[in-house]
Amino acid sequence: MNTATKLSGFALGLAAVFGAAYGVGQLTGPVTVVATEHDSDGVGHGGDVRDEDAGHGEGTAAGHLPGGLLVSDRGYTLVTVGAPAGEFAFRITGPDGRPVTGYDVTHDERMHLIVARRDLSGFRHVHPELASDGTWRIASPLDSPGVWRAFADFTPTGGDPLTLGVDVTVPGALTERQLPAPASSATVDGYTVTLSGAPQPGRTTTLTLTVDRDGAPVTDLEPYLGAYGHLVALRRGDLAYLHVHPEGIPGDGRTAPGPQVSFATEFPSAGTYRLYLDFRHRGVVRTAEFTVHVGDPGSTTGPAGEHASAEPENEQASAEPEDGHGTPGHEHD
Ligand SMILES: [Cu+2]
Repeated sequence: MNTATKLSGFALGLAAVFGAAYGVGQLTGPVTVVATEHDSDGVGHGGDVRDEDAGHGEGTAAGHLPGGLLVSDRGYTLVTVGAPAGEFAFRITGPDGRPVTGYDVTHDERMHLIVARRDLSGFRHVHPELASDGTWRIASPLDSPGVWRAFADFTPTGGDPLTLGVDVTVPGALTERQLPAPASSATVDGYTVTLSGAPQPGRTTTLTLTVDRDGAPVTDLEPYLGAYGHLVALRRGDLAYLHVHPEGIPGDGRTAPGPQVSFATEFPSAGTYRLYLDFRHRGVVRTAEFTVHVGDPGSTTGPAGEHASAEPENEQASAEPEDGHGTPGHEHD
């Protein structure tokens, strides 16, 4: 158990390390992956997390938590709104109880809506439209039955960056997805993305993702939301939300457009995380996904085993672990 861990890598905007050198030289080899879960509550240590960034002026009652765990924080509340079939709508109410209509642009958008099913499948990162009454609307990214977590990642004008989360149930016959085994590479649409770095809980680690296409390094990644990649991590068990931006920004004279994109990342606890890398190439945003086990330094490395567990969310059998994530339908506009 890791007490007093830092969270500085987790809040939107905190991980854009503008002064850092491009971190290719700091690679530490393949990401550590672990054979099996060692206890059924290996990710349940969030209560011990401390946010040393509270000193930045964001110190509140909830300031010690990773993002996305709360539906209401610092006076702001995420409220889903009834919407026609096929649409997803919500509002953010402010400290005065009224819908917020003023938002700062962060990474090219005023609102980043991230959704994933509670079994960590179905990840989407989309940008809804704001109506004048403070309602955000978008064609629903909740595309299969199940319990979803929706994260609203935004900065209210005059306020601090905030990520609120809410559960949304999509009715229908549920097909549980088994969490794919830890692996250091992922494929999507002919692209292979390799993850390196050895994340340890409570410690900043440079994670580097290398993008290849048909076996050749991709050296012409396109900026997407002001960066060559966006990395979201969700903690298994509670879907704590980590949104990390890469080291270096396009056009700064030292950040190459691939094949490598590096992220200064800090995981709040030991546990299993699902990582989602959004990258843009030839006009299409794709998502590469990884399962990563953080911590347990005495553990062996290897593919995850399948075994009984007290966590039914991700341990039930599934005929098909992958469900087409990162298809071109993942649009960002
Ligand atoms: Cu976004």
